[in-house]
Amino acid sequence: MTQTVTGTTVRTTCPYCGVGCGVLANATADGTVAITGDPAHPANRGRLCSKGTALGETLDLDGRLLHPEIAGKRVSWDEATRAVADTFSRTIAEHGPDAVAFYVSGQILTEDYAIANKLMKGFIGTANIDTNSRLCMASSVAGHTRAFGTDTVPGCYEDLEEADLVVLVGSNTAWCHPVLFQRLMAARDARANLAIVVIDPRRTATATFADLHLPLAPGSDVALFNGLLAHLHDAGALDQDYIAAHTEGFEAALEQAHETGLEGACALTGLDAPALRRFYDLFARTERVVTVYSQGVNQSTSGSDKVNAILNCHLATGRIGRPGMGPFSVTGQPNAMGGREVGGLANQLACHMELENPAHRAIVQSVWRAPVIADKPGLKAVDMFRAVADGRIRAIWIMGTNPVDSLPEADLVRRALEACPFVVVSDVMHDTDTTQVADVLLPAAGWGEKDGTVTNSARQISRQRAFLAPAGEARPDWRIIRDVAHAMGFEEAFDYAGPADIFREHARLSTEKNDGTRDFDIGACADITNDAYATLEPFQWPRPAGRSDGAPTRFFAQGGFYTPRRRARFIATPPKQSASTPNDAFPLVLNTGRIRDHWHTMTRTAKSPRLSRHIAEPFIEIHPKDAEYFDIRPASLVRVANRYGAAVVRALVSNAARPGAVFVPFHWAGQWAANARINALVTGHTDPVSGQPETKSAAVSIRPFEAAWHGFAIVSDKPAKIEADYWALAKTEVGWRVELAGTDTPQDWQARARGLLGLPGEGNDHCNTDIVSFSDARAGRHRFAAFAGGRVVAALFIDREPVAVSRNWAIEHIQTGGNRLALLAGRPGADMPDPGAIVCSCFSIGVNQICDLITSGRATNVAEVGAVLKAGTNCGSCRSEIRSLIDDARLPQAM
Ligand SMILES: Nc1nc2c(c(=O)[nH]1)N[C@H]1C(S)=C(S)[C@@H](COP(=O)(O)OP(=O)(O)OC[C@H]3O[C@@H](n4cnc5c(=O)[nH]c(N)nc54)[C@H](O)[C@@H]3O)O[C@H]1N2
Ligand SMILES: Nc1nc2c(c(=O)[nH]1)N[C@H]1C(S)=C(S)[C@@H](COP(=O)(O)OP(=O)(O)OC[C@H]3O[C@@H](n4cnc5c(=O)[nH]c(N)nc54)[C@H](O)[C@@H]3O)O[C@H]1N2
Ligand code: SF4
Ligand SMILES: [Mo]
Repeated sequence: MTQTVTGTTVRTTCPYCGVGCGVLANATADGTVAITGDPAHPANRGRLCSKGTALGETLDLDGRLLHPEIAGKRVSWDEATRAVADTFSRTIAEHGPDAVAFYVSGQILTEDYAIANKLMKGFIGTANIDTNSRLCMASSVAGHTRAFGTDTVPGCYEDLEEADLVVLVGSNTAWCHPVLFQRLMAARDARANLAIVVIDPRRTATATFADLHLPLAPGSDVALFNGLLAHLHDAGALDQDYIAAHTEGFEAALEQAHETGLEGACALTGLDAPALRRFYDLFARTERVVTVYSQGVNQSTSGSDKVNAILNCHLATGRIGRPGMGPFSVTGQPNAMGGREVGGLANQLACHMELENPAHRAIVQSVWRAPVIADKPGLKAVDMFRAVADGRIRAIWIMGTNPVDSLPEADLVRRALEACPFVVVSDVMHDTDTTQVADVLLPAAGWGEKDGTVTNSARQISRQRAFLAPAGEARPDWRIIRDVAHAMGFEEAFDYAGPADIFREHARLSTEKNDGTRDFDIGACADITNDAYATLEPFQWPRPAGRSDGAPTRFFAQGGFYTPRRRARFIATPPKQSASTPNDAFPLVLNTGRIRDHWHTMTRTAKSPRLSRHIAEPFIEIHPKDAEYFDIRPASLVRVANRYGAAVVRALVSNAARPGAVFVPFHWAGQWAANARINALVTGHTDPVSGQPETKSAAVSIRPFEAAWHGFAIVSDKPAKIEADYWALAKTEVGWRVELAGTDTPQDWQARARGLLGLPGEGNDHCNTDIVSFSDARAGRHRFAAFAGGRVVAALFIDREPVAVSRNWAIEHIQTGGNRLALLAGRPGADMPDPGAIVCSCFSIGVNQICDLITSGRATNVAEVGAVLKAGTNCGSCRSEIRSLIDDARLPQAM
């Protein structure tokens, strides 16, 4: 068992995004962990973003799942393992292998992933294993495979720095791949001719840095890139030699592109011809172009076509696999790429081999020592949960993902799991929306407690290393899977003593009968010793036997694709409409995605007060024109709905939104807000090629949420249950902050306040809290401050309108134990200016401080703001927001 390694620095990898930054973790004797960027890691060279920097705040045991449980009762590992193995075996015996499924994650390590895939495809004998990567990368995988014959990311991070034009399509890189974005910004600072174009319906933080932002109509990327291909042809910018030597299918793709043309592109994207032409000309005349794309491309019913429309333009210009050029699908999760390498999707085999290829199946079966091998694709995520709903799947094991929040049709998913005879969930946390519907809970060791490898967007394989003892009885995922395999009778083929054994087998499989026929080859690691695995340096694949140099590799500059004729395939991509287009009843397009400082369903980032400060509440970004039309006031509450579900979130009225489209982050799970699980409204329409759901586009309606009262509270102890129609909870340095609203009209506000704050009732003998209050019933304004032992333990502000109390000031007031009356006044005195909403999480610098500095003229750019306030000088994640504040301040002067 791993002991906490105190005092020494352990080199590991960040567990969040696909940039895959190297992290130095130093567990100190007092139980805290110091986190810094690893200067030697090729992905980040010492940099970290706000989430990476705050990793130390997410390692406490609060809320962790510490013991196995069956039906809510603690059991031993033996009992739990046996229950899982027996129920799976029995279900298979009675209903066949297709009646069971695994739903896994790009957040488990390659070794975990490899043997989950092996157990299902080689031993249970069905391909019913799919992963949350279906919601994330499946369209890129499908697009790559159609064009290249295999799922290859051709380039490397250096390409972004060496390019003269970087096109960011459906990627909010500044918030979602922050360190890569910082590398890009540093390159542009060094080289003024590096142009950046952002293609996104919203003016994101990323777009504020762009030389050109194209706010296209949601879902219209195919038309935009068809128009580009036609233009490249007309402008004579094609590489005819490359097309002739290394590709096929060009004519059909070009014909389709001309059919769309500039006119079609304008009509479908809603962009005007001069804007499109500017982009087309720039692309045509710039040799070194990198096109980065992410979920605005993948999460669409035309996701695969969007990918191929982009790849077509790079293939047609021969701009692929050479320094500073190429298409670049950036991956989201820390091990999205590792999952693709082990073949974790229901339509893949392992090591980039094909499920439908008998020769590949034979290779995998022999290296795995497997009795059977799945020979047809299993169910893809959305279909898998539909099969759970209609009883075709009777036992499912979910690992490292939270589908009750993150899958589309989320309420249907919840009901399906509630009705499923046997649901196993391996997670690090006890209470998630998914653990709540599990029959068996298996405690997984978390980041810092487990060992293995991950692969980042640039094909770099890095070690994650343990520096903490596992929490409670938690075990690493690979071991949990291995033990279940043993209990199902597969001891011999799962005789792994540790992750190094699994990694060796994975490397051996990658090189078995390969001889350059497959891109993924890490044969150099096939005989890696345990010691060499322990000290393995980050490296980029391919690394066939005998290769050990570290220079970045690229694919396809000289062709050599993995199709039968070794030629790339152009794909003709006719533009299609989204599956759910707005209509009279549901007139707006719901776009969803991420914010800077939270990670997915918040199971880890919500532990960090620093990260919870940036945006503390679920919100809907809405254009001022739409807000006016639908009678939505800034900062009021909005009910978003369609026929699948409804949510209540805060209005963020902003010009950054595209008229007709709204944006809601999908982070706020049931633990953090009353009713903000936005995936309840997201439809299950999928891309016909990739099976990836269209999580960026659902038709919805909005209206004001009619609250009788609004509230804001700060409490020192986490409230067990909050009885209000609307609430959103966030951790602070001193306790918790809660946004509230209700439709009830309490007669006794004192009693209601005690209920809301979780305080014992008045007259209760044990009650040693006293409440100071102020009420103006006519104005609907009530204020309460609760004291215990002379300390403020809670404060509640109630108003008819959204409460206009300075949040940060109130939190600080509790922290410093300031005077009672000032607290009830709800706003700082003149001697204590309000910093406003926090922009820089590293140094807690608020929007008001930055704006004051800008309007006073003492700072005119991001660097000067940094020099005075330090904001933006550590992790740099907030630099785009500082830049926006500067731009906004400049705007009125310019007009
Ligand atoms: N802070 C933070 N970072 C993360 C994550 C996180 O949860 N939080 N998650 C990680 C993961 S798993 C992933 S997959 C990545 C995702 O990283 P991104 O893909 O950058 O993030 P998203 O916010 O999902 O979506 C990106 C953008 O697509 C735009 N978009 C929507 N529809 C369209 C369209 O039709 N066309 C175009 N061109 N754009 C469109 C949205 O407006 C949005 O700004 O982030 C990773 N990094
Ligand atoms: N509407 C909408 N929906 C989306 C998206 C979107 O943009 N819009 N994006 C999609 C994308 S790209 C993604 S990647 C998914 C992400 O969606 P999820 O994968 O559901 O999100 P997470 O919150 O990261 O869930 C990971 C779970 O694993 C647990 N965990 C953490 N570490 C470990 C570990 O080591 N072992 C185990 N066993 N468990 C662990 C965490 O506590 C958490 O419960 O969401 C998808 N859903
Ligand atoms: S960019 Fe941030 S979240 Fe992504 S790997 Fe690096 S530190 Fe982690
Ligand atoms: Mo993702």
